Amino acid sequence: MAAPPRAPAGTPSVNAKPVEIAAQPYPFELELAHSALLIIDMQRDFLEPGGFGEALGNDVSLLRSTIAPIRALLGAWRKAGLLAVHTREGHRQDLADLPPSKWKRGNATRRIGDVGPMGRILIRGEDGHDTIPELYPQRGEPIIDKPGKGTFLATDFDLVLNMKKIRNIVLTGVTTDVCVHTTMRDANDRGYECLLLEDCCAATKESNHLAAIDMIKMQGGVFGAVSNSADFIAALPEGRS
Ligand code: TIU
Repeated sequence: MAAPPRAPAGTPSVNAKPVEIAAQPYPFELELAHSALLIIDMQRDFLEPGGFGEALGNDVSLLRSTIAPIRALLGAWRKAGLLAVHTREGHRQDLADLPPSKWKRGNATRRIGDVGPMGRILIRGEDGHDTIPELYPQRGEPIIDKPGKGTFLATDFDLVLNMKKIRNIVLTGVTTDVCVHTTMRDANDRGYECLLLEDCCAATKESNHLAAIDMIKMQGGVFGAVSNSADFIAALPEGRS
């Protein structure tokens, strides 16, 4: 005789008991039902040739190393029926939410709002502003459009997390030292337990990536903890097969 089902059909495969993830500087207690996977700014403008990142003089190949591990992680996360949230950095068509300080700073060959090969740079609705096809959001996955480096400023991110009773945030995306760090610091101050997956993040300089990782781990985990996609996926209920 077939074993009786352990949960009603459609119940996400989440455990009430936290899952322990091997992490530094402390093992991370992941409460699956209260966790969000956050994928930060995996946009064409940052990751593809001709976008804003390249106009700033960045080597986009460093950032592209994150695509495969995030893709594997997102697949396992979706299979477990858990919440993924995507962010995009960008501005209104009329630039009303673009601080002049942000517009003018740097030695960019093209500035925010200028026309590039993928449309106006970092402008909402343009091709370059959108998420790369490899990690495109599925229906039902919230997309947070943010004008700044952090994900909380001038967005409904905190409201979405509250409505979904999220307490743990798993951070991935680009760049480690800029948008990922700003978001992690802010989330930590707001009381969220944060875990960053180091191979799912990258910076425009490897030394900045490593320094940003180190900063998280200092003082017993001043901003949270750090793990990697292999250890993380292996700890998921669906990843143990
Ligand atoms: N997503 C993100 O980090 N935005 C940036 O502007 N990053 C830089 O490295 N400049």
